[in-house]
Amino acid sequence: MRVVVFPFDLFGSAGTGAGAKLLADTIHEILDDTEQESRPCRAEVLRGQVQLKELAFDTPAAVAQWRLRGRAAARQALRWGEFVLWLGGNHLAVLPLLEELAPDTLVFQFDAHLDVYRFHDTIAELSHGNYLQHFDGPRPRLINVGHRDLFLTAAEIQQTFEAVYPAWQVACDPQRVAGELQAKAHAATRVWIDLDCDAFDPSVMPAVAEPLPFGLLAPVFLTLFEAIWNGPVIGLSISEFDPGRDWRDTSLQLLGWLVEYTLLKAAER
Ligand SMILES: [Mn+2]
Repeated sequence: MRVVVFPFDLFGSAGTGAGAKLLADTIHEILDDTEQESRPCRAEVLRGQVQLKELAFDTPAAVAQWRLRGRAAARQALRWGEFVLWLGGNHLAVLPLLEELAPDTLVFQFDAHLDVYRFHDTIAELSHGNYLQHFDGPRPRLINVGHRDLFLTAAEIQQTFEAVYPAWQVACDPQRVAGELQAKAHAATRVWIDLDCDAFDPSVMPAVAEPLPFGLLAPVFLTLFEAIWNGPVIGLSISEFDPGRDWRDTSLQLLGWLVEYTLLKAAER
């Protein structure tokens, strides 16, 4: 498995780079603990199987090349055909990875927002709120899960998203949504899961810059995640985790568990 740590957090949600690094620390801890464990344990499947690549943005040159470096790192990670975990800073940090996915990849994007905003005061340049309109080349197929957007029109949404499952639909009938996601994932050539942490409800994920109420609770997220996992999932990206806003490590614990759970599931396939 390939883990890429890409703590880029410019143009929105400054502080999320620290979140990517903290999740990388969590993975190091999981691997170190496994290494030291002398009794049989489930995590043995991870031994020698996880390669971490950690990028830094601590020089002007590294920042200036962020998108090229991201694409190169994504290309490198994807070429082995192994499961890829991409730990991004803000959601924009996932763009180079999405650009490297084959256009027939179906991306299930868990996000409170539909990142195609063009408000009267939104800058036209690339930002973490509009980057889905800034793909360099063809875009993979996109399905949003869990948004709470109250601004965009259906016509605008359809220009970017093949389907959307807003939080109110999930709340009314999670089993129906899970069934549809499973069918779509199953029919896809390959599947990517993209988690913007603000898809979760702020009560279980306080560590985000733009919390929106009525988000996904952890058990419902797991229901939908499991449904999608029935498809050919090639990777998971996580972004927008800002540990400076966390409360008693609530968000860190949730994400740490999810990361370990995902790595184990991927290793056991
Ligand atoms: Mn978001």
